Amino acid sequence: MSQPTIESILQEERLFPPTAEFSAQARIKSLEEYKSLYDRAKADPLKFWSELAEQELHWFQKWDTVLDWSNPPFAKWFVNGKINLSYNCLDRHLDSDRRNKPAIVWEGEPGDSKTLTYAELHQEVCKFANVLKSLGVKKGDGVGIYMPMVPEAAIAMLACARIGAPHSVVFGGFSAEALRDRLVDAEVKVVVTADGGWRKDAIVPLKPQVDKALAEGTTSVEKVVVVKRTAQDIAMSDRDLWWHDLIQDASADCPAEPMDSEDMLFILYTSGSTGKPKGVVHTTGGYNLYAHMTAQWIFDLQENDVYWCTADVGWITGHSYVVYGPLSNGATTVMYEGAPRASNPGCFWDVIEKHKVSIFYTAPTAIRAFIKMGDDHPNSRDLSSLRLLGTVGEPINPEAWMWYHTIIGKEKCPIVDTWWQTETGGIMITALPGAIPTKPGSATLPFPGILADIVDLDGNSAGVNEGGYLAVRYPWPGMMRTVYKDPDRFRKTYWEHIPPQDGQYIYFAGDGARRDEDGYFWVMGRVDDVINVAGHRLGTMEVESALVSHPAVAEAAVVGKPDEIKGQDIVAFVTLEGTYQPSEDLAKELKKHVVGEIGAIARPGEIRFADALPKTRSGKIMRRLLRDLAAGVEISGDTSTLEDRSVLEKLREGA
Ligand code: 6R9
Repeated sequence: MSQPTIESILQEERLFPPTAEFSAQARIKSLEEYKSLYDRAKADPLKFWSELAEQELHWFQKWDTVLDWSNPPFAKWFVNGKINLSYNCLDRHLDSDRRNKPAIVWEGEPGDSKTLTYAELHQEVCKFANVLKSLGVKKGDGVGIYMPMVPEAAIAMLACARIGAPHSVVFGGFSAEALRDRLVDAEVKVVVTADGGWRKDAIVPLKPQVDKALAEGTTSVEKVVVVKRTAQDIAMSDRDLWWHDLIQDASADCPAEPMDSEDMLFILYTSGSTGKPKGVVHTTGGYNLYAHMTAQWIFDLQENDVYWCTADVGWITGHSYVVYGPLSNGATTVMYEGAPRASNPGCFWDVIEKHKVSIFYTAPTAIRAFIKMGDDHPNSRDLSSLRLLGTVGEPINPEAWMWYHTIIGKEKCPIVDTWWQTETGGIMITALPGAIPTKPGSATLPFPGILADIVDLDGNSAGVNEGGYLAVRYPWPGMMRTVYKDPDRFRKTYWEHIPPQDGQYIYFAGDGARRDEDGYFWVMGRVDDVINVAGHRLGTMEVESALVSHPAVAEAAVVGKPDEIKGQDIVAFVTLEGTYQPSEDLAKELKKHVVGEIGAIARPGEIRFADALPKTRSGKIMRRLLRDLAAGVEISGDTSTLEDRSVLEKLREGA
């Protein structure tokens, strides 16, 4: 390879095949079956996707071309097909027993709960779709959704999809300023919000933030619809309308609008380390198929499953795997308003016990938070309904994986570690749980139809265990179509880091990774998280995993700091398990531990103890802020996605 590669140092040899019972009942039952699917898809991707689109989804009108890739990197899938995502999620389930099956099972943080059957959800969605129409929302008009995790969030999304109004969901934890930027960029006509939501035992005000966002300057927003959730006092102006008033007189008759496959379904903003957030655009037909198939095969959805993905609808995971993927498959999807919190350290396990959750999908950050709270909480709940576990969002440290496997999965549930991005629309690299043996910390193999690879910046494939850039060599139906109003940025960010050769475009994901001798992918984190110590390019994730494997360490984040001799030196920010106290001795011991686990090259120059690490609101550690802290420079770049500002202040004081 012509560029320096990323060196991989994590040694993980354990292999966990699915149990025979699991495989026997699974949709995809063996490694052979996966391989034959994969090979079939690779040999003729268009045939593979079009057969599935025909079998699995309802179309008002069939497409005439499966993929138009004549103007790369701008893809069109199922050209001239007519489809409606809300129809596929609702109407088509109403003629069978699914009519009375729970579609959404919702748990509020204070302990209230509610179930909506498919028939009920259909009715609510139709009513709200008519409400939107009555407010002047037409096909193509943008709708902003700024909500807590309540059923109305999903209802609003599905109502938008029903009438062809692209939604732009903004996570309820974002500030007024971040909200305003997104509403303005997406040219939103109506905002759907709530008075507030419950998070960590307190009310998070939402409507007041909308007011703030709309106070300065003009926007395209004409009306704000408000769900009453927390019932605190809020100001209502002429612009503002209560959801419950509007819904009262709304008709429940609202046929789904036949949408073009390539009509915009939603915009979802994602921020990088530089520049303003990118409006990632997804369209209707391809996204529907991709969310549907990945949810079905990866979560092995069966008629009686109770499926729970803990993500907020403000993230792509909430779009594809709380709402659209499971509902398109006619599954029961659990929505939970609460977050892991010290005041209720058993909250997730209570939800699993109460609703007999069989499939559970969460993030490494949540797993690590629960590890810190102790095993007694999960151990004192009945988790026997679980049959499958999943993780997403970050590389999972083998230590956390083993805890998830033993304490939550009782050593019988497969774990699907799912690698993907807002941009990819759905899961790209993952185990299929009945078929692919897992290794702690590896996302394993690509989904059928996904030509994932590890490459250098010339697009050459890396060798076995050689580090490089995670890339995809062929379009897939769920891929983003563009950056909203900025096609150049789309091209530059994702398709030109690796210059196209002979018209071959390669998708650049921005993650570092390697592939082992079994072809398993090991994602090492974002490329800009890479550290270069004395000419060795190290992924932060592996050093962090070594630290987390020490009993004293709860979480670790590792960054590089400029060093005259080595180029960069490793600084590790560490939070400790309950009973441990920071000390010089412990710092020494941890350094020694890393050397023992990985080797002298990875020895941290500095260990900094912290109460908490700075994270995005979706739970990813923001290493670039730590990098500035470690280097002793002013923090630069966008901090709007930071979950808790005080964490940063504390780290600064401690420095
Ligand atoms: C779905 C989601 C995307 C970035 C991605 C990568 C990291 C996600 C991962 C993972 C290792 C996994 N990531 N899943 N890294 N293993 N299983 O998280 O989307 O918010 O857009 O983030 O998250 O770095 O590039 P998004």
